[in-house]
Amino acid sequence: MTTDQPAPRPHPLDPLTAAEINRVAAALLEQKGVGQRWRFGSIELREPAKGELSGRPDDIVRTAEVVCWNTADEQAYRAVVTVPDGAITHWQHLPGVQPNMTVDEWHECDEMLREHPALLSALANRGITDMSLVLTDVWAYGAALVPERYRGRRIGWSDVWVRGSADSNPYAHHVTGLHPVVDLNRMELLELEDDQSAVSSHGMPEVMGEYRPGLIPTPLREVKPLQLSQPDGTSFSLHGRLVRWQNWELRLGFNPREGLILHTVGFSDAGRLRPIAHRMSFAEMIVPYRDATTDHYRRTAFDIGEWGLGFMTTSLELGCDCLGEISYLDAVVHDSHGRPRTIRNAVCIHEEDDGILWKHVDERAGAEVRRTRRLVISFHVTVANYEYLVYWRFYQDGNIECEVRATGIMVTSSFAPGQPPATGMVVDQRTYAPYHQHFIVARLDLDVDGEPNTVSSVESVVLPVTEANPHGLAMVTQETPLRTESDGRQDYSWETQRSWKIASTRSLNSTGGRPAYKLIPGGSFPALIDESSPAFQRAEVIGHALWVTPYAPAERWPCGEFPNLSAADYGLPAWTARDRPIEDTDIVLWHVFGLHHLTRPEDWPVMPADRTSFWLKPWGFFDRNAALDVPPSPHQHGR
Ligand SMILES: [Cu+2]
Repeated sequence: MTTDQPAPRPHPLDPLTAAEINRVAAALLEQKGVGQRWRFGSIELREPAKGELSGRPDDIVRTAEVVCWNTADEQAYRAVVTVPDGAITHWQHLPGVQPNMTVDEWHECDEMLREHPALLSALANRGITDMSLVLTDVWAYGAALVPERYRGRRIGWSDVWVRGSADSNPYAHHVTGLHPVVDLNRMELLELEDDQSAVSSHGMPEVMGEYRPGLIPTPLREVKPLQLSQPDGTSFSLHGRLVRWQNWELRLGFNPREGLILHTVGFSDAGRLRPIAHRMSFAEMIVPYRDATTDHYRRTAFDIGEWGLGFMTTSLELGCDCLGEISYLDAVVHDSHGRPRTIRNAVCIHEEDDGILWKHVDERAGAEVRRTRRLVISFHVTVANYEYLVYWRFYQDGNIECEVRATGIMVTSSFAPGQPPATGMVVDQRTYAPYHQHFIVARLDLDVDGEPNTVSSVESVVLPVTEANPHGLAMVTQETPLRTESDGRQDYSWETQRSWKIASTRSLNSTGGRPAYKLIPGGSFPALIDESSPAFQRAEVIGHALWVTPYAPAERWPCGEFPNLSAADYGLPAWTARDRPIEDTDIVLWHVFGLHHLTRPEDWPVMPADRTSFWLKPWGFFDRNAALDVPPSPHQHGR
């Protein structure tokens, strides 16, 4: 790898620096009195719109967009601040809005609750007196489930957990039936729901909930070292945040809500850089728990809109998280007081061997075989008990793969002897993990060979037996252009092996076709939820595997900008209600994929990473296999 000196000026798409975050917070303190009693929900770069980027980068003024609120009068505001001079160009009151949850609130709430006499007494009644072992974990509400008397307030509800010992799994022992309801602006306990039912009267079950060496009941197995070496360095280069590798070129962004962002992804084809995607990121993640019991009925997480993948990003460690020759990028987020926080080694960039790219053995010429490698750009997030590992992989033949792995610790609770609930799986003594789903919404602002694109559904169709098709073998593909946003709502079809083709409407390939990429869904599943349920009402986006909209820079959040305490999905369903044309225009795809998590004993006490993915595959984008020029690997003499 070669690392050039970073450019002296930030690129217009580079994330805000710590100094810029400080400047923005100081401007708001000075000019709007955003001080002690306020919280910052988000401070992010206001990215230049597409059109602006084609101009001179130096002409673009760096601008920040801020959402903050006053905890005293509970009013939220949006500010737009030009970074160089701290001028506030926009100050908008956001009535009735509850911005995202913050890490500070999570910690402050835990501290407040663990000292609260009501919680101490409820725990003492259950024989729990060592508060150093207790952890509370506040979750956000959906509006429909908020008790009438607390409507309009910034409230949350919490679980209570107890560790088995000082260093043991914090999420192994659920204090079932005990749930504080809190006001996060006043930071006070509103009520303590304490269900003295059969479950709690049986005490906590004896479980083996540990995963750390020394705490697990088995010795560690033996494995020999496995090392990767690239003695001549890597094949990628990093210039500031611009990555170049094997004809690929892209720019890495990052913000508190989406985490990693891939900007201006292109492939250099015979010396010409051809655009593929303008911007790709995850715009929302919805995790409804499918269990109606008192412990779980409120449990629907919006890990992006409520908590933020960027805020939740964790530092990566060489040899553990990433193996080989690694380049890392740090990320800068902020706390709820507007102070910058740097996450070291937040984004990992490295190459991986991925087996065979192509091969043929000919009797005369012998074997021609090429190993494939991929460039992996990844980041990891920890959202309380759960981990999401995000991998964007670029291949030498033009493929892009996006994989998410889910690991960490499942939510569990206990049940009365002989009464396991049907809405989950028993994973240990009197302990079950409720069924739930992880829906991820990838926002794919594709520009396949430039901006105007048309998306078509492509289906395999079996032709009837006729004279021309006497054996019933003929199969054709049927392409249906999606003309308006209502066509753009698409579902996965096993029967027709449906996929979606995104084609340029301007250029032609050498055989007269339209250069295209195909979105190949690999992790789609139906929502399987009653449409009247609050979880669906707040996230109608999960009702389809694909949505297509015309590019509109303000349309970023599929469940609405503020899903915390939301009542309805005012994102994609609202935008697409206008049924705008999406043909031959600059389009954005919203792909819903994820994990339908039917829990199992093997996911306990820590879950082996499960995975889900989708692919973007060139489909007539190149004239032939784009990886014919990959050289053979040197032969090694084995033993
Ligand atoms: Cu899960």
